[in-house]
Amino acid sequence: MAKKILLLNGPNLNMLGKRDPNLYGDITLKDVEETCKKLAKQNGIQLESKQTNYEGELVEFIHAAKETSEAIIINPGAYSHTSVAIFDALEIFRGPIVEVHISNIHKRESFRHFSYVSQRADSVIVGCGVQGYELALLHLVQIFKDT
Ligand code: CA2
Repeated sequence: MAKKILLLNGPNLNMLGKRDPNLYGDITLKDVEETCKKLAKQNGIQLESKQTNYEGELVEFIHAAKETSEAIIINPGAYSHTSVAIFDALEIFRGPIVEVHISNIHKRESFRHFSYVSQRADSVIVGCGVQGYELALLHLVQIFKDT
């Protein structure tokens, strides 16, 4: 059975490629999801992608992943810096979690320097642009090969 990875994106990431290209680039979230799905398929992995602007919905997607997915790639957007609820939901999930930030959050405003999600994530990729999602996926592919 192919392993399954859930790719989760939080608030405002549906605007990728549509606004602020200097900060977040000009590639849309749909492009990112399609690229990651292709890359996953090439590596014998099934990738499911979801985006929501709502904190509670992110929590519910993470709960559901407990039954459906072996690993999570998550860009929680601004909730990274504020959400104990998302941290708690991720604590319940047993598999590897990779947190991705398109921008280098450490080079930005100080309120972005702390991430609740990083307190649970096994790996964190920041500042690599949207390529960070592919790097996260390849990292999980390697983890699956090694275990
Ligand atoms: O760098 C990242 O990936 C962030 O998670 C993006 C969040 C921000 O609040 C985090 O601090 C860092 C914001 C996502 C906003 O996405 C947009 C994309 C295009 C245009 C406007 C917003």
